[in-house]
Amino acid sequence: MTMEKKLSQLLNKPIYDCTDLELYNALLQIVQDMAREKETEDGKKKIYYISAEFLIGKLLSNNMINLGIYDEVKELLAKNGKDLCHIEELEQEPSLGNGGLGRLAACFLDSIATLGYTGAGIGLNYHLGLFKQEFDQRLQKETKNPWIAEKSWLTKTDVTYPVKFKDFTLQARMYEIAVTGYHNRTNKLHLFDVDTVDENIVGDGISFDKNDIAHNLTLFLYPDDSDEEGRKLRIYQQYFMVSAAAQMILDECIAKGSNLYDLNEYAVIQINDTHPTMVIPELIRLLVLKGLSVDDSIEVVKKTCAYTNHTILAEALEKWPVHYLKEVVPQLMPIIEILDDKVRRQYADESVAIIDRYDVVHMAHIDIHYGFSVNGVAALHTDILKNSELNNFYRLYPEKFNNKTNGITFRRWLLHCNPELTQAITGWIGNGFKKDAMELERLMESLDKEEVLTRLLQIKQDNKHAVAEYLKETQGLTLNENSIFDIQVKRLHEYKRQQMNALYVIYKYLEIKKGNLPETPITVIFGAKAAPAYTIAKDIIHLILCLQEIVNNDPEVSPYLNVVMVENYNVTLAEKLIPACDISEQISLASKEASGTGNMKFMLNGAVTLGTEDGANVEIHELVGDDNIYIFGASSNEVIDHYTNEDYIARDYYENDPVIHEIVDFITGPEMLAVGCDVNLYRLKNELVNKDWFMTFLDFKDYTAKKEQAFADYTDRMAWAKKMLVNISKAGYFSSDRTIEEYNRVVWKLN
Ligand code: 26Q
Repeated sequence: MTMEKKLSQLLNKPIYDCTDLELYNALLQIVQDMAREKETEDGKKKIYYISAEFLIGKLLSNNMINLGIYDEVKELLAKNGKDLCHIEELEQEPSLGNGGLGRLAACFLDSIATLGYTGAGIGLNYHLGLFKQEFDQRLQKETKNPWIAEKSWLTKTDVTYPVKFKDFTLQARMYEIAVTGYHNRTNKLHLFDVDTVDENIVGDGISFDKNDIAHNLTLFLYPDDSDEEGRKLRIYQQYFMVSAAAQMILDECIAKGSNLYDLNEYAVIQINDTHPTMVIPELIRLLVLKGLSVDDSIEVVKKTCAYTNHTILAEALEKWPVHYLKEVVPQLMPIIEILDDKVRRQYADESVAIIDRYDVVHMAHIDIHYGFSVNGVAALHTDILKNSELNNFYRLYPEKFNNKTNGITFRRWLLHCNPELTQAITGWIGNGFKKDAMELERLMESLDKEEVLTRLLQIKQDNKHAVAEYLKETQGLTLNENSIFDIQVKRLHEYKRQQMNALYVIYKYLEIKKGNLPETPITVIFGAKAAPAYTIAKDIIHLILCLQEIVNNDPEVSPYLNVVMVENYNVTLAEKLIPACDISEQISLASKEASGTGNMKFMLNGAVTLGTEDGANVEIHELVGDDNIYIFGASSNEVIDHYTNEDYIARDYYENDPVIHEIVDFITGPEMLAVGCDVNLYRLKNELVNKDWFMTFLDFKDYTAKKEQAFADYTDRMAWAKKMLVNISKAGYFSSDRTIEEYNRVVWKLN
């Protein structure tokens, strides 16, 4: 049946007579049916990707692209006076992740299905997701983010598993979302939930009774850096997720013929950071209940579980006090004690113990001792894990350590978000890059073709226009389409150094005031959520919002410089901003950003990176060469030395560098105090001058110099277009298809 027939049959009227909502609901159903037809029998061995977060983004267009019906549907709708973009607007974005780690999980699911592997994601169905960000008086306010509509991609199943906590048992009900592969099979994302969860217990903003577990368990996703109060709830969530996962995995393997001693021939479990670590003791517990000895159970689990580390920030490594675990899941503690005891018998080194002398359980240590693989997410990150952060473990198990440089799915981050560029590339090198991203290298042959370069510039201009329109309509923001779009979008964290970018804005503002005008106008665009309990991060947002007010309303400055902070940055906004970007800000303090994946998305869409030698920037730099990236700042070794020697003194920079002094004083100067809150601004200035743990001033001068260089280079449009083209050509390496193939070859070994 043709798509036209399918749609009008379902809707019982001609397409041109339908509302956008009717069309959305009909397409949802058609796509879901088509996806279901591509579900296939599981192969013997299956990859279970367990993650507390899956930041999947809207699914309608993505699924239509993967199923090969996108163009047909778009044209059909257009023919009937309907715009697919408007229909897409009706879809709520599932808010099931914080940032990089959750988005990575979503890209991986896409690639696993696209490569035809037997695999599934397992996570939680947070009803209100991560909080929604609103700006009120130039401060971040958090509100709930209900995303589950009456008709959605989520399907309820009849499958439930009991999950026992200390004083009560909850039923974990399985929901499913289809994961379509690009011209390939459909896999599943399993999200567990409790039937008793009650959205009505949420009061003002995002407040609710933290003790009412049966009603709150899957209400919210906790922000990274959560306050103490939220922590115990996270243990409930984590155990709920992994206990249901473990039961489901064992059921599936037994059904396929496993005798459980050979579990690793049927299942491989990838543990996405330490959030799902309790799956290890839980599996051991369940295997023992099924009659295996403790030692056999441990050996089986060891061959089945693999761990990915996403951070070296000490405060982000999960450690749970024994008394917490005893309160929530007492049945796991005897197992964790056995695991600790075995480690202590084997290794005298206290630093590799699972339960430390303060009775705190180190979750990552469980993964490393009782998994068969430990991987970092970029070459530099894995080196740092091996040589410093996890060196004590690396010396025990060198064979377990491996690198898997992150990747992104090109279906969403090129085909879907930048159709005009996709079409142009197809015209230049054919369709092959859609399946084999390395074919993008063939664009290098076009470096001297004027028509290619001009077209690239035109596409960028069109994308700027599109996002400007969108932001005008949805957020009331005005963007200068003829300016350089300099974009930093990512979670707000001091190590990512949005504050350094904000200091540059002050620098530039003062320069313009002094009459030093930039050749091309500049728009500095930010998008970032701060964890609700992260005070300084919220102060940085306040700083940026105040700067937006001052800069954009100053008639002397605003023709040359604008500041824009978008509200509630999410996947949907990323898809609009990234294709419009000229300069991609990747300015974390070297050694701190494990990988970054935004950096890859920007590069793929023809932005040039301004960045430190951190995370995957290092690999981007190697690929594009010195001329096609702006690298600045201290190296990771220098930074690590500063920490070791404790010799970075922020105040020395403030006192000895007059430029830094003037800029930092501006934070609490009269212009700022006229629009901002003095408590926040003084606190932030004080933090910068007296602490600055992430060494903003160390790199500031070099940052400013390189940024000025990039702005100057931008004026030579043809030379700039070449840089854009080199970045696009070399982005193939960062396809998550490559990453997943590496996981499979080295870690999962699916048959
Ligand atoms: C932990 C304890 C309590 C509450 C929350 C958390 C928590 C939640 C989320 C800790 C960390 C996260 C998320 C981390 C994350 O997104 N890391 C990023 O992972 C990306 C994918 O590998 C990398 O590219 C980024 O460099 C890394 O920062």
